[in-house]
Amino acid sequence: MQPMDFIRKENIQTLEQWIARAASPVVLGHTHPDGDALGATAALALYLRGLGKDAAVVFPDSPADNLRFILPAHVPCLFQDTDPDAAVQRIQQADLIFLVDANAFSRIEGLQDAASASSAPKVLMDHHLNPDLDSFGLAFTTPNISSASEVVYWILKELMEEAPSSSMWDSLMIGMTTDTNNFANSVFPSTFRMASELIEAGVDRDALLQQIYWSYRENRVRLMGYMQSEELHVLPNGTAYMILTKDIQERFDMLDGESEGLVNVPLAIKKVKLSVLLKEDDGHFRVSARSKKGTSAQQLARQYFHGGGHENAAGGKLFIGQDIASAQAAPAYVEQVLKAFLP
Ligand SMILES: [Mn+2]
Repeated sequence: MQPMDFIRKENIQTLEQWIARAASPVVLGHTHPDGDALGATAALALYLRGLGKDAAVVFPDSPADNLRFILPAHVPCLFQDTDPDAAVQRIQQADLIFLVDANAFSRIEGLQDAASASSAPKVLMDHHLNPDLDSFGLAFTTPNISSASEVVYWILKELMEEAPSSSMWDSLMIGMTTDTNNFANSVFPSTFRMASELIEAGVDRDALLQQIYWSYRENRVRLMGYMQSEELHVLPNGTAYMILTKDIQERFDMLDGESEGLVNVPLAIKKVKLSVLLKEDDGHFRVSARSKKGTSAQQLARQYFHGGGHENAAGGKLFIGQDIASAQAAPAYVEQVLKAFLP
């Protein structure tokens, strides 16, 4: 099979040379790492370690507890929130830098300066719009693909002669599955090809689904129910929003990651074209937006929430004391924004 369009042969050759020369590459992923960021970075690090490289994964912050299983125990992983000096030093020591599942170093926030300042060759592997190509010597990126995990999969297929270890394939299957919301969005013909090949290679998809979707605590299911019955606001213009305040998070003893997927739920309503979830954090709300085809969640995130992302799945922030006077002002602000966005 021909390599995918965004994988140029000469770029693969350059990548091979850079990898051959590197001794301690580092793979960077974005803040609040999701399944795709974790799966894609883990697989790439596993590949590099398989070549005998001292590869490590570095993130600005730790993953949610329910996603930690995606990072294999034998891959060194550093998180700036728990180990700031070591995380920065590891980047400074790197002789090859990968950024995966993010379109710019700004997405790694506190690690941005260390990565940008490094003279090591830099490689981007991503699927977001508007990649910051100037910051990378090599870029493998296209928005016409399911996930960064799929990007990494097709690149690894070019790089490898032998079938790789199954934990690498597991990581990529998890990343692709979570980023497509289990084949509900951003699915391309190549995505099904990847899935077929991985299942043929022995990936146990049922076992992975069990770990991803059927391993939550009871609290999480009750929280989802409460939010849908008590906190869901559907506006006449076909938009919906929910605000997950600190008070609610405490009441359900919510852990990081347990509101994953909640923002998608209102899209089940026929007339809802755009769904927004605000989750209160220190000094700001984390904003997630999801839309149906024809409505741009990305535009909403960019225009009103200092963010961006994909056309139908985007995110941003709403700063308390800056965008709004107090946390209590959030509902009125969101309603006003949603009415202005879809008059
Ligand atoms: Mn992704």
